Amino acid sequence: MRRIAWPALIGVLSAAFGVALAEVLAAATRPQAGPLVAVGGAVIDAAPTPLKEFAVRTLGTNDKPVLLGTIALALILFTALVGVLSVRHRWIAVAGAALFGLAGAVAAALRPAAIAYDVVPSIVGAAIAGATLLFLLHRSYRTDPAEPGPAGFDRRAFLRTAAVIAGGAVVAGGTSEVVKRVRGGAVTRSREAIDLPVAASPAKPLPAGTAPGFMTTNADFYRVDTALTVPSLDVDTWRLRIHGMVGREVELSFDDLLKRPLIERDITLNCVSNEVGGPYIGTARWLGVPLAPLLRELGVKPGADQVVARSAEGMTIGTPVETIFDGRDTMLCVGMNGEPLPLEHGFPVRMLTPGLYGYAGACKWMTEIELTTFADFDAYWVRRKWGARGPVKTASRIDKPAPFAKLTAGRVTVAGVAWAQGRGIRSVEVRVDDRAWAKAELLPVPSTDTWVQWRYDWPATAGLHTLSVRAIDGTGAVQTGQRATPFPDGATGWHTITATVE
Ligand SMILES: Nc1nc2c(c(=O)[nH]1)N[C@H]1C(S)=C(S)[C@@H](COP(=O)(O)O)O[C@H]1N2
Ligand SMILES: [Mo]
Repeated sequence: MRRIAWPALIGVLSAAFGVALAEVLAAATRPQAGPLVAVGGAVIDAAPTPLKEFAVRTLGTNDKPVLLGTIALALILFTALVGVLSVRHRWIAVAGAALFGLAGAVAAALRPAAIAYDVVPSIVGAAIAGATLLFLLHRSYRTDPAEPGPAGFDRRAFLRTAAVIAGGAVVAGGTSEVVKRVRGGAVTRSREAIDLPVAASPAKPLPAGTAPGFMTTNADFYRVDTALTVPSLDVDTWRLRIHGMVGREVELSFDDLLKRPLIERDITLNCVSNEVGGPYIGTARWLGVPLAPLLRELGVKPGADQVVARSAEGMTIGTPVETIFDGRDTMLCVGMNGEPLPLEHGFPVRMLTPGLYGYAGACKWMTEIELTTFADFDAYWVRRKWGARGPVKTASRIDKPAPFAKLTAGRVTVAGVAWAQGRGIRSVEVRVDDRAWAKAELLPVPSTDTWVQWRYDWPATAGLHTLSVRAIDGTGAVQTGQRATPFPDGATGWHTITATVE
């Protein structure tokens, strides 16, 4: 056991030291070049669609810590093995470190927004890990030149050197965290210093009679993205480049955007990955620059049917050009619920296209808009076989009572939301067991771009009951009861819960 445990520890310790130093270097220069997030990002991008769907469904926002934990575990196993094998064959230490550095460097170099420098932290870290491993082995094993293989493990020598290296790894890891915090803090402060202008076209006050929960607070707003660390962009150097099939290309600063007339709208945003009855939906008051007048000024060349938004960390989201010019409030958002965009929701600027799922119209941390065609370019999710256009499907959800609730007989208020952004909701119906569909009461809404709150008074009788909900959209189309998975273009089916009445 000791013949394995000590060298395994030597392997892991050397790697931890190398990775920690690579992370410090990255944190101080290009945080996205850190080997852990680079490898994590590469794994996310390479993961097959069903696995991604499974992760979002079962882990929600915990998918990222779970992924990083899994990568850490794989690293520990690999480096422990390298440590054990290197006792007899020192070339394995060198090869192991090289492989280790190569994995980080390749992952970093293949990130969509990579620059050549991004391989450096991984290579430096691997070189340090390899050298540390050789040094620790040299210190810990007295090799008798007459005999091949290890001749005695010197525990005291090992412990003395290992303590120093472990200390170094902890200090380096801590330093990289501090550097990240300081950098993030600067961005947070610059965000807090932003004084958003008043909209030229403000949102109307919410109509009287909406129930609590109509608006989603920024803290409660769902978050779905592929970013392992929240991009923190410096608003002073941020630029939006608009190019491709336009009459005139431009580069706009954040101030350029704020100088334009802004609109403010209440809009519901939801994720295509949301299951029937799922939580990935929210409504906020968004402030932004309407995209149609801006693109009209630049001129859109005939034939361009896709707007591709690119983000700082390399996401691409393709939106049909027609959804910018058909009268809806497609915008470049700078504000959310009266504040500058939160970092997690795309600071400083994100797109929002009412009526499209987020993956098709709501690029966060955006830095680029390219006018192109669907024939010429497949955006990130389209390459992964999701629908290219992403219109929101009519859907509804029961929020109260909770599934499997225990209720007392009498009048029970059943309540929830329904949505069909752009088309609006004409009516919502509730079905108890196998009785006829009954009309729910609809609460007022500011526009067809938000969800609608509904309520139904249910005279509940003792027994086990099944409640279902369905919506009829503004065109009169009834929400389908046909079950479909979120992949490839949004879930369908009626949300159904059961409740016990006593
Ligand atoms: N840069 C970037 N933008 C993105 C994504 C992403 O992964 N990266 N995910 C999209 C998806 S799938 C959705 S549903 C919305 C979610 O926006 P939110 O996190 O602000 O709720 O952002 C969209 N914009
Ligand atoms: Mo999404």
